[in-house]
Amino acid sequence: MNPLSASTLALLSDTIKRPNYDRGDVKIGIVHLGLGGFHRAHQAAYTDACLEKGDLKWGILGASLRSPQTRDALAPQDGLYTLVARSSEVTDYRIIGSVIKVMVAPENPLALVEAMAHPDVKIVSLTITEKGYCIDPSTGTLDEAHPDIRHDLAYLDQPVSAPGFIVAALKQRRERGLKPFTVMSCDNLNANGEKLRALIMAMALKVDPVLADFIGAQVAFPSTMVDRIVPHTVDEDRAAVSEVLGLKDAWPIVTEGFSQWVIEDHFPEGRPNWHEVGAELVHDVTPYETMKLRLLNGAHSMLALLGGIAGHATVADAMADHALANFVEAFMVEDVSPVLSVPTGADLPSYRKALLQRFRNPALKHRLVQIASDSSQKIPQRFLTTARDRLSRGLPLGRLAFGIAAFVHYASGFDRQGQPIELRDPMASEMKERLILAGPDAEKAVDAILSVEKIFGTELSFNPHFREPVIAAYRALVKGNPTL
Ligand code: CS2
Repeated sequence: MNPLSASTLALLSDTIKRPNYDRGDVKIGIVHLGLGGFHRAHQAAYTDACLEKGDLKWGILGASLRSPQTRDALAPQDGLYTLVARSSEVTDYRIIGSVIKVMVAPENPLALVEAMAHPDVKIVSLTITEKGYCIDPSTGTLDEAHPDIRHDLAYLDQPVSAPGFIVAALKQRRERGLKPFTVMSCDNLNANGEKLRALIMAMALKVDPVLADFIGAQVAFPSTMVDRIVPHTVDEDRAAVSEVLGLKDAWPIVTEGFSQWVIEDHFPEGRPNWHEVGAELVHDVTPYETMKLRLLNGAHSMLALLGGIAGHATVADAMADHALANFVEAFMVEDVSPVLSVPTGADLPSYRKALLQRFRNPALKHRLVQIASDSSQKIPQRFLTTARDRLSRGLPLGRLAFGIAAFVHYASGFDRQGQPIELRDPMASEMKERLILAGPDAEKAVDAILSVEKIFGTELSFNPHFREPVIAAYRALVKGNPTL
């Protein structure tokens, strides 16, 4: 089978959408850090639609910060890939053309810094997942002890971290008298723009106070809320998509029909007309972000942790477990919603209903391990924000106690039947060791995890209204409480 590439596009059947613009004329206006499935299903698709409308200033250079896999798949395809949107009724195939160039940062860090310093580049965007920010999750500030940050402060001309690349490239631009680029985080963090600004400023201050002044005065860090469910691609997807195309696509992306992007409209150097292709440009993203993180991502983590230790494999499997599905629905209605400020005009019951429907989408195989991975980085903004709001209003912890207890259980690496479960988390070994030291006692096990300050901060583990319900929930989970 021929591979998908610019020269084989013409072989596709007419039913498959493909770029109608001349990719050879597209300039690179965006450098994107973290070229994973999410970016390719989301921002790259919106930007492709803008290129389709004729504004060719906004091609994307996508950089992987770690592994060469994406480049190895996409470079022979000229950056082209298939985006498959699947709902229970329809499957839509579209070839995305906005990724013009692909790089692997560790192979030549300087080349990426240079690319970011190019005068045509107006935006640097990021989907590097929570851990890529090198934040101390409990304080939301730069983790200066992080090995990548220490490395980058010592060798800024050869950065390894995303903040390091941004600081290095902004330094180049300032020294060359160029305008800076706008920095746009597209990760699931509260106030992602403001957080990233604080990290970059903290790092820049250590490099050169004049650079920090330049960044403080001239660089915009708009916040965004991004939403689309994107399961990791598996070989079955590759085979099915290649079959439909009649061409081999080494890395298609399979996603849902739904997509939402809310962006704070602050781009002094310009931006694609994303508002013409479905994105919402607003003054303040906060209420959208909070609603999405606490309801969608909160429910996702609840399903992944409780469903994972119950032995379920996918989100749809977990939703087919009635007790668990009811529990998650009640969590959204009774525990999260009462302490949530929502965007003006938002219809919370419909939003929740749509989420449950999206979770049930039978056409997606969204594995729970994908969502449970890096839970230590996700819990603070998905569970603990709601927990703190509830406790400060004198409300009980409610079902969050089970989510946190399930996190403690999951960190042991075993499910409720004693079967091993895959634990992918930067804090996995620290958490496992703590649990081994704690032994079988429920109270000690819970304390061993709640005392991890990088996740829980300092105050929650001492608060009896937090700690005691988590211990009770943990005991119930260990005993195999069937009511859940
Ligand atoms: C998920 C998210 O993997 C996870 O942690 O909760 O990736 C989720 O699918 C997206 O945020 C949906 O927009």
